[in-house]
Amino acid sequence: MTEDHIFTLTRAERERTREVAAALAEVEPGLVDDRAWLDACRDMSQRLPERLRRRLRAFRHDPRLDGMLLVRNLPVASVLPPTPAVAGSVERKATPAAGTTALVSMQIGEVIAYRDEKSGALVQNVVPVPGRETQQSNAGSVPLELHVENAFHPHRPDMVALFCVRPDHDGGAGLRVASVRRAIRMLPDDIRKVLGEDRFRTEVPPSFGGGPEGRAPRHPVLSGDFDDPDVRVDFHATRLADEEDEQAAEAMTVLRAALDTITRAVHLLPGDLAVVDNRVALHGRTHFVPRYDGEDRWLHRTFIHLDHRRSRAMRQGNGQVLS
Ligand SMILES: O=C(O)CCC(=O)C(=O)O
Ligand SMILES: [Fe+2]
Repeated sequence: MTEDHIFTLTRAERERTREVAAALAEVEPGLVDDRAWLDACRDMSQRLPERLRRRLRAFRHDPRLDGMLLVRNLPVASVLPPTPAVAGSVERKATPAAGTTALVSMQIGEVIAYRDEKSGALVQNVVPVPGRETQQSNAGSVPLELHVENAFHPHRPDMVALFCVRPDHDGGAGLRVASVRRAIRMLPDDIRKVLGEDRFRTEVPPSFGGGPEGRAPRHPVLSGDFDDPDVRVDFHATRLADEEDEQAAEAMTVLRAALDTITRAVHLLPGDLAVVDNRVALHGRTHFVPRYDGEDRWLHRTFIHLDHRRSRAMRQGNGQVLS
């Protein structure tokens, strides 16, 4: 596979970004979820290196075949606090790393969060949590199934950004990314047709008020253009709307097999920020072994909407948080 999903900052560009992030870290009140700080972040994102801004703009227009952009060589601090190891960990403080994540995200669109997830914080921590190893969530360390982020949600993120602050110990953790743009070529027309019908449901997690199984609305897995569709599926949470629907079951199996053959695993290094287009690509994670010694894998995550107005009815006071 080609490497045209990778964009590497030069040393000068990295230092420029470090300056912008440092200036943003000084903005009062130094809290990510504060409106004045976010206004400054949106504004200061215009000071990111021009070549990076151009690449982000191009990615927003067309996420290419991979549906992912991997920005490398962003600035990271030489000294870091221990990796948090608690469930629901978020980054409220406007550290340079949180700022860098928010700056890049705000240059793409609007950073958003959900009141019912990670307490509505805009920059969240993706860290392994003791006792949650086998959970299908970002706190786990068993393989995390390929998924569209918040596939159940009518206003799921358009993009997901993951910034690596600290890698895992053994270099085994891989962010898995699979684009439907690559997989579609392997799907026969009759399979695509079934995937394009309302024959699926995605469970709503209890934190979002999910009711008894089967109540979630029916939806298609593929929608839009027949040859370049959007995808909506979570291989852990999406079920057949009708359990007996053998054609739909077969279509899911074929889709999954196709995605498996084109999935990339990216081992994120400190200073790497992956932007996944959540409309055309799924993501997941390979298995890794946490040690809970303060040095575990640590990512900052943001969700991005490209059309903020569309979710206005769910955002109190025209803020960033959907409820
Ligand atoms: O840990 C990862 O690399 C990805 C986890 C994930 O799916 C997420 O945080 O949304
Ligand atoms: Fe995810």
